[in-house]
Amino acid sequence: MRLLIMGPPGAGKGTQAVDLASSIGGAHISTGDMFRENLANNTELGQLARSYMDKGQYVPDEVTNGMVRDRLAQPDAQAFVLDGYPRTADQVVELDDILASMGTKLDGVISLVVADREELVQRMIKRAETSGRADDTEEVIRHRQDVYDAETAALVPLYKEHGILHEVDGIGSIDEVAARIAAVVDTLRG
Ligand code: B4P
Repeated sequence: MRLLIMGPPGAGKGTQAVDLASSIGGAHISTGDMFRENLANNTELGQLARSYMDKGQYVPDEVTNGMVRDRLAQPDAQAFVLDGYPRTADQVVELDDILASMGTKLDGVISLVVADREELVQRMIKRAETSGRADDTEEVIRHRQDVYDAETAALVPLYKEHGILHEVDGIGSIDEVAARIAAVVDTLRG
């Protein structure tokens, strides 16, 4: 199974994607995690990504697209949950192209819906207490919400047009949200 998990920062993408990937026996591919790993290893890619991430901006498409293309070519990516990608219109086109070149397509897109921006901001402020992430300051968190609204929110309905969008209420405990996602995955399994 090949799935996307989408939603605004703080909706619970990364939180839910880990268990979702193991439930489908696929790879958890998080572009945010990949950038942070490169940062930790002080790679050229990590240095470049840091200058954008620290300000809450998106890393340029050509960098992100190349990284995802390479990752999806790995043998363990036959089944996957993509978390945090695509985030721009260009990334949507690129992902379609990557999957077409592999002779495959997405089975489903899970959109975590949390309409209350303050709920999202408060979740991330709470995470900031322990995350050590430079982009988890209140100012950057609020900017990331603006960037999501401007660049990513409008992409979600595109998947509705393809009939593969599944909206999941992201309000409630982590376990409650996980149970709703599991119910969607059951319907996809048929
Ligand atoms: P990400 O790492 O993807 O950051 P995120 O949006 O904060 O999502 P994350 O998965 O970490 O958080 P979650 O909602 O699960 O990206 C970071 C940066 O990398 C971006 O700003 C950008 O610069 C760059 N980047 C990444 N992908 C890119 C791309 N495709 N193109 C360009 N740039 C890209 O969790 C947040 C918090 O909420 C956690 O503390 C969690 O415990 C809590 N939480 C989750 N579910 C909850 C619930 N139900 N109730 C209460 N709290 C909950």
